[in-house]
Amino acid sequence: MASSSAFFIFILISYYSKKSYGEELNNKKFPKDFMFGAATASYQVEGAWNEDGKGENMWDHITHKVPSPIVNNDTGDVACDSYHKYKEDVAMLKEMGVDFYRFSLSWSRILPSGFDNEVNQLGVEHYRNLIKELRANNITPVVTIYHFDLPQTLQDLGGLQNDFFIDRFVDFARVCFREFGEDVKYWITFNEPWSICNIGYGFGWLNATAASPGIGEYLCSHNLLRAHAKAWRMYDEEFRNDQNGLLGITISGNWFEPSTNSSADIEASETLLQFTFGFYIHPIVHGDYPEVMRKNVDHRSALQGFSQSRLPKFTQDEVQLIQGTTDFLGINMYTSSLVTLEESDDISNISYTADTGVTSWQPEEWESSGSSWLKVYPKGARQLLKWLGTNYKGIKMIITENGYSDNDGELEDDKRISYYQRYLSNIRDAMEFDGVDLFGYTAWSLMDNFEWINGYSQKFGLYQVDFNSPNRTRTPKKSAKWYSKLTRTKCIVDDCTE
Ligand code: PNW
Repeated sequence: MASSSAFFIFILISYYSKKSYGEELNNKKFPKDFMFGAATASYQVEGAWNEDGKGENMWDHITHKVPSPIVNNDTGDVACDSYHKYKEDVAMLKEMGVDFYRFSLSWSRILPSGFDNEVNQLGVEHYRNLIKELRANNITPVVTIYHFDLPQTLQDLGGLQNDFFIDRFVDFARVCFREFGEDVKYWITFNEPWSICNIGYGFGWLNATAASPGIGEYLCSHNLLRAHAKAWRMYDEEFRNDQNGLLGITISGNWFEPSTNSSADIEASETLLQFTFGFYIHPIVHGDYPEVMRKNVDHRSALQGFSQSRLPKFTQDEVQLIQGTTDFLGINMYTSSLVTLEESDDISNISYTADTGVTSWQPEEWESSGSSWLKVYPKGARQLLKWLGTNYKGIKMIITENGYSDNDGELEDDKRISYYQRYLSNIRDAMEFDGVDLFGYTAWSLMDNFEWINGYSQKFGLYQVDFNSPNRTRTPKKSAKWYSKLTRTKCIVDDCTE
């Protein structure tokens, strides 16, 4: 009797451990050398916004506006206070057993004027200390050079819409390689070009600049791509021999699922993927924008009476400059949308969305999170990786962000664990069945933090942060304990086969 009920319980546990929300989970271990990490970004966690010589950046500027455009008038003035508590952060990473920590450098902390006329030694020292602490704990630093926090001085000059930005970025990157390159072997030039350019300059709300739909996205991206390429070439010429690091870029977007099996909807999916991911990775691999972007934007620009396409053209020299400038591809992925074709003859609408000729939406019935844009659709992870792997063969890929938000930061965060399990299961499937060459995965985020215009109302952390306490007390959530098991066993269910 006793043994048969024990057997029953065993069956029950193994049944549930292989499923989450009714979805079968992949029970193969991740490869031995597969790296697991956690991520943050400077403005979202550091605080110390005006300490030790740091200059003002655009998020300091936006969050101090009256009235404030940020939920609850929140600011990153203190945030998680990681500038002072970085050793605690590293202890948390160590506790979870991660292989690497992805963080970003605050440009205006290192170059207070935005330009390289003055290097702030205290700022440099802060990152040196963080990197030293990581290495002492055997955690590899993965460093993002630009994660949304442009010095306000540069924003005042037009930010990424002004092509002076290109060489200013290269100057900043050179300082970063020189100061930290001996200890940093994984670099990411830009986090999420699509968000920087589309949300930032197309919609105009992330940066609080004037919106310039149908123009700003393309200007910004054109400059960003040339800045990325120039920084990569500079690293190649000035640092690679001595430092031997890898330099990549992190792109982002939804998986766009055809809403029906019709060839029109399949075309809609392909078009929007090109306009989102191809926009950046196509030039970096092939030297130029995807054909469908060239065709659509040229066509609509001409109909609208522009003598030049709103999508700028690379010169022959620039094609040479850009082609082949990445050592790996970072991918941030959270969610998916359904798509259908909706080409419009209405030429009065000058916008990126009208240029795509595609409409996208997320069905009400998809599982929600604490962020309106983030619906849980695990299958999309596999589809997206497969699409990227097929279109850009031979590029090593790493997931640089994936995660789930809620609004209260609760410690018993079973929904977050389930999200991670189901997404990772699809990621494992993509590696096993679709030949996707993935070498790492990064959870967003190490801890609850300043979620841009949503302030502290949306929480992605594996660790909870008490923003009401001056200590910014950190407490591991259930998901942090789950993640520690994952980093140690490389297995997303209770028990794995090899
Ligand atoms: C990423 N959207 O940004 C960023 O890299 C992180 O800084 C951020 O905290 C994380 O995702 C979670 O939101 C996003 O508009 C920016 O859909 C914009 C969107 C999504 C993610």
